[in-house]
Amino acid sequence: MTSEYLLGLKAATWNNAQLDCSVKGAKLVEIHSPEEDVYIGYLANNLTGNVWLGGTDVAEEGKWVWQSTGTIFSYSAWYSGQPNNYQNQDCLCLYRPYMYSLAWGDGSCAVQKVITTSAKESYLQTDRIDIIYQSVML
Ligand SMILES: [Ca+2]
Repeated sequence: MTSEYLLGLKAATWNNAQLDCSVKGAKLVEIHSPEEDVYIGYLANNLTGNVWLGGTDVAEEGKWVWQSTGTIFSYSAWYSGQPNNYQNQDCLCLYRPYMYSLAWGDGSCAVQKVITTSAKESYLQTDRIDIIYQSVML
């Protein structure tokens, strides 16, 4: 299926990032395959910040689900030692371990990170210049 990805320089808390996506009829990016993981990492590497993804274990500690469906991760690529729930981190992000490219980690939901949005339709038309916008078959 074709998914469209919009990675903005705008940063927000995880809840507000979800809200920002939902008003576009979209959702935070959810990664379901190694191919999609590589592609999102490729896009996000063009940004300087860490980015939110649409996963959380806020409902039950240690049970990581995709927010849009409540389904447990069938694919994951946690960085070594992650998730560690450090100071009760409950939201999935791509972060930058020292000397390492973007990797999966748990983040504090109240911290502001760059929004990633995906949709299955052409909702994401925009004339903003501070975004990376791709349509790709995955
Ligand atoms: Ca947690």
